[in-house]
Amino acid sequence: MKVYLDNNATTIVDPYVFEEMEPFFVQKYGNPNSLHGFASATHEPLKIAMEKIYAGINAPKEDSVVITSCATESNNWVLKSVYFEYILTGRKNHIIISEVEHPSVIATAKYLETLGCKVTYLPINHEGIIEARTLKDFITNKTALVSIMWVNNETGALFPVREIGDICAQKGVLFHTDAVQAIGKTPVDVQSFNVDYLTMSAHKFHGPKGVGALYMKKGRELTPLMHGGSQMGGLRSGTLNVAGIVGMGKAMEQAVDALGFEMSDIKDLRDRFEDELLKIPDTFVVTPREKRVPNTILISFRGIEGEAMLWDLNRAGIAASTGSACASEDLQSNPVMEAIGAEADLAHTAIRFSLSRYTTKEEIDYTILVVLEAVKRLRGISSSYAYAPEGHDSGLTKGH
Ligand code: C6P
Repeated sequence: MKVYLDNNATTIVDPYVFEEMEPFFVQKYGNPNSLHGFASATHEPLKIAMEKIYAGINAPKEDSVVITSCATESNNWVLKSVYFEYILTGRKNHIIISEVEHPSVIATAKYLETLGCKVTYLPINHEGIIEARTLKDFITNKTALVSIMWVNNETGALFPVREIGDICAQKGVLFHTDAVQAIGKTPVDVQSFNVDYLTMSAHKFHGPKGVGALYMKKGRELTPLMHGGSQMGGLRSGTLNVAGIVGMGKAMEQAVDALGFEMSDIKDLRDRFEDELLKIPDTFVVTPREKRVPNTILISFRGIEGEAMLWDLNRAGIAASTGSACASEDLQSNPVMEAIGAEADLAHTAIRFSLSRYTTKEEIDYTILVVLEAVKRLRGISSSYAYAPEGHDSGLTKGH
């Protein structure tokens, strides 16, 4: 059996999404900016797709949703343009992010530090969550931007974006949220909270890879990162990825339709899976379930290196991860585990299982059996587990 439980890394393209994209490769392949029928054949589908993306996050018409190539581009755009507009000009000198943002935010912030920008890395608490009240202490009159993700990609933890948005609005600071892991897993409505910029990526909600978006509130339009032609109102130049945009629109529509199912049925499946995993002695989960999106589990099996567990799972046809796919080759311990101050031997044992609306009960039953076997085998040969102190308290949510 093949089981895909790495949906926070990427998702299968929904067959209806694929079907809608297909004509734009070999039939309607015109450049939308050209002046002929091949071009105009793309106009209505593009308009419909953009309407679906706006509707999916409840963005009003006067705000901008600009299509990019991925969330990494959207995140780079916000931080670098804020640097150009506010910091390079000397008006401000400071941005605030969390210490567990995706590398596309952290690496950009670190780069901006080399250019003289001051960066505060907000800590997470023992549950892997940012506490909004801590933000107040760090905002100064030189702070240009707060960039905090809506949902953490490693743990699935929901961050308090409403409170953070309110604090930023009160203090007159721009607020960006990376909502890549939120779309399709929790309601995202840009009109119901204070947000200036919001990042999305289609391949995280059963759309195609290579297409993302950046939402910008009216009046907050950023200077372009990509200069060139007049596409996207001149905000993001480059020939439009027609098939990608059509796919993203359909995927957004499907994600919104399936949200209820995700928040009930997939949550139940995830919870049952987690209950079974936590029956294994010396297993730990960082963030409590009610503070997480419905599809994610980051779990540690004491004494078992994450990579060793992945090896056993992969041999049995199961795809999971030790955390963010971008960092999977460096064999570092999981950054969230490090940030919560987990003991060194636990920090290397984290495994991320991320479900989707395509995950079935049979797949989860099979995975439970494979994990039980893997734990038995790997702990049997683990020197660190043999010497683990009996009943040692890790401070995390614990199995029996
Ligand atoms: N996270 C993961 O395994 P792109 O690939 O640029 O569309 O998405 C980047 C990105 C940005 N923000 C968050 C919160 C993300 O989770 C990701 C992608 C994957 O967790 C791959 S590293």
